[in-house]
Amino acid sequence: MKSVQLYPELFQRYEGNPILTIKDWPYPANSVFNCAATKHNNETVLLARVEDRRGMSHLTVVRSKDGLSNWRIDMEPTILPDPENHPEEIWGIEDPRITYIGELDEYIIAYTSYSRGGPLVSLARTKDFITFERLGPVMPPEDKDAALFPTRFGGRWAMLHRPASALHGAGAHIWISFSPDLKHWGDHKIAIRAHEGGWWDANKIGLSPEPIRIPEGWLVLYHGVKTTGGGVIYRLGLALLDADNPAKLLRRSTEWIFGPQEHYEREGDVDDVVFPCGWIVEDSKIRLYYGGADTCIALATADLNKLRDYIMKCPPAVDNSVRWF
Ligand code: BMA
Repeated sequence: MKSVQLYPELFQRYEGNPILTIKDWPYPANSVFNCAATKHNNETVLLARVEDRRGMSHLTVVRSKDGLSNWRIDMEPTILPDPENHPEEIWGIEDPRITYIGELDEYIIAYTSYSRGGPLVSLARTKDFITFERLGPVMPPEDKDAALFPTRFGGRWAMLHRPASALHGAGAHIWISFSPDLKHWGDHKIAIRAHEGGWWDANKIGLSPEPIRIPEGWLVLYHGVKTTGGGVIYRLGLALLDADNPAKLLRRSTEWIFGPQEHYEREGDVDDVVFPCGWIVEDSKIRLYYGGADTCIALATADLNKLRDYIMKCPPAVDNSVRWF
């Protein structure tokens, strides 16, 4: 009998998935999902989005020595929305991404503030995941799914983010912006366009975790949102940006490389969602932390060298400066 040809999977789900659910939480809340991830003091640190029963989210730090088990969760919310000093946080703070900036020896957190005008991008800085300094809102609504690059380009910081146009049919694409001081941002350009029509990543895409430097350029994992008769499906694809000019898209996967499959990804508060906000690379092994169905945190692992081979076999990107406004 002829065997069925399956897609080779780049990411393998951890057998202990989901690794964290609300049942593990030390205080009452509805759900825990999309989390940032980094290393601090030789430990894995997750910054998890926790949604309370009002429907508002805050962020809580979780630590583990091996990044797989024995998670220690802060006993209380670590970063609560602060609408008195930051009115843009009135309806909560969501979906953080962490970038360690060697030059500053600190971590910059990009997160979504849910303002009365819609979601927008805010930044905060920390050295220890105990005290945090807010840098305030850096992009007006609607904008989300942001993360910094860890290095400067021609003296300026760079950030990927996802503004959404109010113009019907204009699509929601991944943009890049630059800043001399992390506060004032400009030179906005589309870095990766959403496809159109029937594609898995048609009309709406967004950055997933922070970009990581590989010898070939900047590796980007992004989500594509397919709208179907039954709702939306969040899946993941890879892209490669130029090492020196990260506004330039070099390659992009035509197919999605990871999508909802297991029950904890297919069923939850929002069905059919995989939503990573953090990954950690150690000795070429990747640990990807992702939200499953807006209800839990799960883990998948991959070999960075296999991802590099894969993206270098993807077709070169068409010039994304064409039709960019
Ligand atoms: C996006 C974000 C994510 C969420 C996803 C699916 O717009 O708000 O936080 O996981 O929708 O609901």
